[in-house]
Amino acid sequence: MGSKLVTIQRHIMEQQASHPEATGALTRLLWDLILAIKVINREVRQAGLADVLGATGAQNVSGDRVQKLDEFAQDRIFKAMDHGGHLCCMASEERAEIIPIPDRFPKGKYVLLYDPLDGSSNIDANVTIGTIFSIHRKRSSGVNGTLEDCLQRGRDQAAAGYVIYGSSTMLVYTTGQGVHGFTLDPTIGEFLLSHPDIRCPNKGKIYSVNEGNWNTWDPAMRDYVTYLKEQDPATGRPYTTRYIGSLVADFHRNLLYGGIFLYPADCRDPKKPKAKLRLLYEAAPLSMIAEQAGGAASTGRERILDVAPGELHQKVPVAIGSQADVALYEEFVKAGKTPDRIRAAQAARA
Ligand code: P6P
Repeated sequence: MGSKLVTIQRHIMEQQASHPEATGALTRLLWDLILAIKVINREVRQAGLADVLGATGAQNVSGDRVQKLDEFAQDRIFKAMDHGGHLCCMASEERAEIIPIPDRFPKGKYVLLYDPLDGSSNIDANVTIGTIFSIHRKRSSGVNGTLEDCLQRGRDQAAAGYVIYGSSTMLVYTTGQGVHGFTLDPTIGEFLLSHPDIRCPNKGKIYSVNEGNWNTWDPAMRDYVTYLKEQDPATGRPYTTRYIGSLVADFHRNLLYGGIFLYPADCRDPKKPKAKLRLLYEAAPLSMIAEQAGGAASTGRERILDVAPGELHQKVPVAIGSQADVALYEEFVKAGKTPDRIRAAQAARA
């Protein structure tokens, strides 16, 4: 007989129990979000059949071609979250400005930032995609949320999580008490605890990066990837490369198996490095998950959770996953090349 069935709703309630001061608002907020996720999951699973494929022709604030499922997911989350009375405002990859709570609805003390459907360029090829969310506490005075409430450091998040629409649909979340994964049982429509207390292996054997960007990398990144392809002293074998091109899928694999995912900035103009991944609703929530699971997340020069956001759709370079792998990458960035200690070890082995 398998272990007891724990639904995500029950798990969230149990997490709340360890916070006597909790009012239950965060719990109810997460429950509302889970409902939206179930509806998005149904649509994603039927995408090939429901003629929802293909793009709307519009572009989002980051210039990505907007897919119909993106808009559907955006709409589902907004409509599920706008009236519960737990939020003071929202922000989404799909909207240029912060999203106010309609006047007719009560306001709450939390902020929801989200990427409704990440990896959407993969939708038509039926490749795994995901939803990412970040929850902050309201900081500003007054009832309505402001941009200030959205522009908070990742280390101050109240909760973070993602959904991966893969071979099964999983929801992984943290409220700062570890990382827990739930798999959707479509026969009963419930997310059941399948991965309690996820721990990211301290060191992995997988690196995940788009090597097509080689010519945009700085020397440190090139030296680092070259090093990973050589004999790994710890195992005598080079790293394996895996790249799905869907952030949630690449992150989730490394979280469970160990390894590092990298999306460094385009450094062809060293004075104006250009990052791709968004801080508030991609890098920061995944970084909270990574650290809560014993992993790490860095821009290469600083902890992602310490980055002070300056604008809603700010982008950051990302190196995230196993703690030892991220630390080694930071050593390469700090040295601007292969660190001398590694050069010396390579020379000794030659
Ligand atoms: P590239 C998807 O569009 C996305 O935002 C992330 O999900 C993914 O990690 C990244 O872009 C892939 O970017 O340049 O390798 O196609």
